[in-house]
Order: sequence, then C-alpha cells, then structure tokens
Amino acid sequence: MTTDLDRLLLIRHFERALLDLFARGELNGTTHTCLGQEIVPVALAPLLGPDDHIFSNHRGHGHYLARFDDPAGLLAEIMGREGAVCGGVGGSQHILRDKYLSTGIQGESLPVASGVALHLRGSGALACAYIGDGTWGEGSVYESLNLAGLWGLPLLVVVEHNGIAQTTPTELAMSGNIGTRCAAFGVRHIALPTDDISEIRAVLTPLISSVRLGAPLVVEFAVNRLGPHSKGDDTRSGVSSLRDWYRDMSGDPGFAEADGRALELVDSVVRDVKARPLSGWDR
Ligand SMILES: Cc1ncc(C[n+]2csc(CCOP(=O)(O)OP(=O)(O)O)c2C)c(N)n1
Repeated sequence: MTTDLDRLLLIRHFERALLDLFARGELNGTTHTCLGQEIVPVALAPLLGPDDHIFSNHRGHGHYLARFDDPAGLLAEIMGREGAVCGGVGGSQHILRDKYLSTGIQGESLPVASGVALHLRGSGALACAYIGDGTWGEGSVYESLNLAGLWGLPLLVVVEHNGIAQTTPTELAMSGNIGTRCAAFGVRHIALPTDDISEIRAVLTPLISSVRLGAPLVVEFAVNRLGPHSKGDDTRSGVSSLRDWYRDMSGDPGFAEADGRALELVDSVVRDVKARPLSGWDR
C-alpha cells in the first residue's frame, strides 16, 4: 500500500533526481521542481475523483505524481524516451493525460478550467487549477474569478503561495492580498498551513463538496520553495534547505524505511528510463 509519506518521498526524490540529471548534462530543456511543495497535491489527492479535471502549471511534477502512479511515464516524457506520457513532445511542462492537463503559460489554465467547470456544472465533478502566487499578476485570473462567482462554477483554485515568483518576492509585486481579491468577486477563500495532511483534508472535505454544487473556492497554501526557480537560478540567501526539511521529517515513524524505499524506486526508474530508446518524436 502506498502511504502519504511514500508519495511525498517519491515526489521529493523524483525532483532531486531531475536536478541531478540536469547537472550531469543528461536532460535537455528546462524543468521546475516542486521541492518543498509536495504536500499540497498529496493532501488533495483523495479529495479529487476520476471525473474531476486537473489543470497544472509549470511546476507540475508533484501534481502529476499525486494523480497517477507513473514516475516512469513522466520521466520518459521529460527525457523524450519510449513510454513517454505524451510521446516526448510535452516535456516537463506540457502534459495531457485523461482529465489532467498542464501548461507552462502563467494564467492560461484558469479560463480553460472555468470553461470546463461550466461544462461540468450540475454533474458533481469539478475543475481544479493549481497556480502560484506570482500568477495573480495575470488579468485572466480575475476574469475567471468573476465568471466563476457569477455563474456558480464548480471551480477549485489551489494556490501554492511560496512567496516568490522566479526571483521576485511577492511583497514587491502584490498589493493587498489574495483573500481580499477573492472577496471582491464573491468567491470563497481559505488559507491553510501545510504541516498536517489530516487537518488539511478535514477542513477541505466539506468545502470541496460545496464546490461540486457550484460554490467556487480558492484554497491558499503557504509553502516553501526549497529549490531554485528552475535549475540554478536561486537568488535568495538564507532559505530553508533540503537538509532542514529532512531534519523536520526524519523524526516521523517509519521515515528512514520509507525514504530508502522511495530513493530505491526513483533510482530504478532513472536506470530503466535512461536505458530506453528515444521516443519516436525525438529520433
Ligand atoms: C504568461 C507568462 N509569463 C511569464 C512566464 C515565465 N515564468 C514562468 S514561471 C514564472 C513565475 C511564476 O511564479 P508563481 O506563479 O508564483 O509560481 P512559482 O514558480 O513560484 O511556483 C514566470 C514569470 C510564463 N511562464 N508565462
């Protein structure tokens, strides 16, 4: 059985492996890891069903791995190898699978998710879009919130507020805050800490049920981007390091065993995918 801790650690080691592959020149293109933000999609996973649509963003590997038990398909996609989820043409940021879509264009997903939510109205399913705090600089976010509030769309917006957009701290770019912006459109907003998965689920279960009935919701999680924006572009000093995170988590029961299992799994996925031929598109 896969536990929440297994899933968190799988995502963590998957992302670390990507940075490692880049550093060794074995990956092309770009990638944005969700190191430090893993808990959000893992907490949400059991609250979202197979009929719900998920819209992810440029930092979406954790969203994908919390939805699909498929690290090999994702790595093959990123490396352009056989078995890639989208034949190797989407890469890190552009994945389409069933009702899951990720795109790298900030603010693009919300109008699309709102349109899907309009289509889903009355069905009991919802559209969920993940965005960062920096994406609140895009006008399309406000057009979508307006329509979501006005039309009672089953839209769940998940904000992973990591306090920085690429290299710009949020306080240099955002006037006011996300909660009052939502209030302006009559859309419900809740801010949640991210240190307790059970508490997140307990709070969100009834709220998400009401999203399904047509009451849109913005959930804002305070998270800590532990890695660079992309690969080697961290301009911050004094931020928490991966080592700190391990220190925090390592007291948890079963941590060492789960960590070893996840590391082994990711190592074997990397070995397997690297040995595959290039996907048809790349050849
Ligand atoms: C329309 C658009 N403008 C600029 C970019 C380049 N870009 C990619 S991610 C990013 C910052 C995003 O910040 P945020 O929404 O806070 O998400 P985070 O990266 O912190 O997870 C920028 C400016 C983009 N992808 N799309």
